[in-house]
Amino acid sequence: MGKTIAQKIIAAHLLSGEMTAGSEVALRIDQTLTQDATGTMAYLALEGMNIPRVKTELSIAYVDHNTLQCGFENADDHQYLQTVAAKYGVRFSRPGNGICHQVHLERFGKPGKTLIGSDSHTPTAGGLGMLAFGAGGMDVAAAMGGGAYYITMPKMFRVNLTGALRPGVTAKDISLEILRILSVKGGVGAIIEWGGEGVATLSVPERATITNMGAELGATTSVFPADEVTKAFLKAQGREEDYTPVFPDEDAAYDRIIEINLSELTPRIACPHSPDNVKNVSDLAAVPVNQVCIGSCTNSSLADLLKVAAILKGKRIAPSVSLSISPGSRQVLSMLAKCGALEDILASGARLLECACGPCIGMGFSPNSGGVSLRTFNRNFLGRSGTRDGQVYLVSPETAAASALSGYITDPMTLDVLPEITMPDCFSIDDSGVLMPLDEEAAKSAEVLRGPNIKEFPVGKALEDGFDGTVVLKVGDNITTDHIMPAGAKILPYRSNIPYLSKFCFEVCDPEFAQRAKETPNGIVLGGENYGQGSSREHAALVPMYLGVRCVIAKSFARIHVANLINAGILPLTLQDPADYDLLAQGGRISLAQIHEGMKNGSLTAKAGEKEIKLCCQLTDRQQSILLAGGLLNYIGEGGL
Ligand code: MIC
Ligand code: SF4
Repeated sequence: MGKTIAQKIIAAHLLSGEMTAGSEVALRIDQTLTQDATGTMAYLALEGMNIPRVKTELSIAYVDHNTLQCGFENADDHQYLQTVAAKYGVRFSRPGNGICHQVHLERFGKPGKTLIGSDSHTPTAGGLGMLAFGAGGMDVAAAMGGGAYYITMPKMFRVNLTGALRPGVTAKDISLEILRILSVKGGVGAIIEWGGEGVATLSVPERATITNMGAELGATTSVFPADEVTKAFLKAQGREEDYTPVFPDEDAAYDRIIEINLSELTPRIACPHSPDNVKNVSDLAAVPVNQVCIGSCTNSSLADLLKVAAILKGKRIAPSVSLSISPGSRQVLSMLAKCGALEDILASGARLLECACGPCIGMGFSPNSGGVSLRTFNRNFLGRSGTRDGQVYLVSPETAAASALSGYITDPMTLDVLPEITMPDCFSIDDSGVLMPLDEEAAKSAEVLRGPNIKEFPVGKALEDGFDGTVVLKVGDNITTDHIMPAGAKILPYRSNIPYLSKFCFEVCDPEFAQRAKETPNGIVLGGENYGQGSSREHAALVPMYLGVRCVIAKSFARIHVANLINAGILPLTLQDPADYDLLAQGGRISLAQIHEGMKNGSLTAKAGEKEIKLCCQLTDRQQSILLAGGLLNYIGEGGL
C-alpha cells in the first residue's frame, strides 16, 4: 500500500517503533527552533544535559514573544538566549527580526525534513512540505542534544481541496472552515494532509496559514505537498537548492477524507472565546468594532499585508477603531516600505507595531473593557488578549481591513473592488538579523550571561507507588494552557522565574488556586475533555509541579500538554468512565495505590471515599521510566537520552 506524505517523512526519520497508528515512534529531528518565552527553560534544560554542542543540522533561537522590555527581565532573558545559543552552536534570531514561524518559513524550512519547535505553531512549516511538530522545551532540548523525538503514530486525515477561492475569500477562511467541521479537538491523534487540485491555487504563505491553525484542531501536525509552487517560493527566497518534491503516493490510504470546495467558501469568523466557534462573517455584519489587529504567525506574510495595504489605500479607518499592524518579519516590513505599501497603511491611520507576536500573546494592545477586537490571529481564548471581558474574533486580513474602514464587522466580498496583488519574483534577502554561533574552539571558553531573572529549573520528585491526594481544582472541558499558565505583558517576563510565575497559575479560573495548591500536599487537578489544549508552554506543567500538583485526572488530554506533564513528573490519568467526573468534587480526597503496577497494566483504581474510580494510564515504557525518575531531566541524568 502507498504512503501518505507524513508516513514517507516519518519512515525516512524513523529511529525505532512501529508505524501503526497508536504505537510510539522515535524520530530523528533535522531542525529545531525555540522562541524566547519557552526558550529560556529549553536552554536551561540543555545546559543540564551536559552536551557541549547541539547535534542537529540546524537549530535556531528566535526572540519574538517578549520584546516589550518593561524592566530588566526580558533584556536579561535575551542576553541569556544570545550567549547560550552562541556557545552551544545555535543561531540566534535577534528581537525585531520577526516571528519565529514566519522567519523559519522564509529562510530555513526545507521540504521533506523534520522540525520540532518549543511553540505549538511550529507546524506552520508544513506549508513547505516539512513535517514540523510543536513540543515542550525539554523535548526540544533533548532533540538538540541528539535525542529522538517521540510521538504516538497518528491517524492520517486528508482534506481534499477542489475549485479555487473567490475574491475576498482567503486561506484563513479555509482554516476556520476546517475548525468549524472538526472542532478544537477534532484533530487530536491525527496528521492532516492537504491535497487535491485546489492546492496548486494556494501560495506557500497561504498554505502556512492553514498548517499554522492545524494547532487549533489539536492535530499532531499538518502538511502540504512540496510542488512547483513551493519551488517557486524557495527560488524567490534565493534558496531553490532547498527544494525537494514531496507528494503522497497515489494509493496512499487515509483514515478520514474531508472535502472542501474552495469555490463555495465564504468569509468566516471565529467568535469568542474559541477558534472553533465559527460563523459566516455576513451573519455578524453590523456588529460595531473597537479594535482591529493584523499580524501574528498566522497572517503576517508579505502577501497578507500587501492585500491589507491595497484595501486601506487612499482611505481612513473609522474613528471608533484602533488598528494595529505587526509585520511577520523584517523582510516583510522592509519590502512593504520599499514598494510604498507601508505608506498606504500608515496614511490610513493604522498603528505600526514591531515584527513580533505582540497583541497575539497579550504583549500590549489589549482591547478596551468589553471591547470587540477583530484579529487575524489564531487564538481567541478567554483573557488571552489581556482584557478579561474583551470580545476577540478571529478573521482574515481582508475581513480585518474592511472592518477597520467601516467600523463594523464587514464581509470583504461586499467591497466594490478587491485588490489584485502581484508577488515579487525575488524577496529582499538580509539574514543579518540571524547571528551565527561561535566556532567550537571559541565556544569552549565563552561565558553564558545570566541575569537575576534566570532562576533554576525546577525538578520533580520520583513517583511513589501510592499517595493520598486532594482535588485542588476541578475545571471543565477544553481548558487551555492560557487558563493554566496565563501569558501577557505582566507575566510573560517571568517565564524563566518559576517561583514568581507560580503566583498566577490558573488565575483565570480561580485566583486562589496558587495559594491553595501550595498549602495542599499531593494536589490533584481534575479536568474535562481536551485538557491542556493550545500552546506548548511547558510552564503549564512545570508550575503546577512546583506548586505540588502530582497528578492530573481528565476525560482526555491535548497531545503536547500530556507530554509536558510527563516530562515534569506529573502523572496524567484519564477517567475510564467520563461520567465519574461528576462523582469527584473539588476538595475531595483521592487515594492512589499500586501506581507502578497500574502503569504497567494501563489502568488503576482510585478510591474517593467509598467510591472506586477506574482510571486509564496508557503510558509507554519510556514514559513510565520518566515518571518513575521524577521527570525528563532526572531521567536524562540517569542516562536516558
Ligand atoms: C501561543 O501562541 O500560545 C504561544 C505563546 O506562542 C505558545 C508558546 C508560549 O506560551 O510561549 C505556543 O503556542 O506554544
Ligand atoms: Fe506568537 Fe501568537 Fe504565533 Fe504564538 S500564536 S507564536 S504568540 S504570533
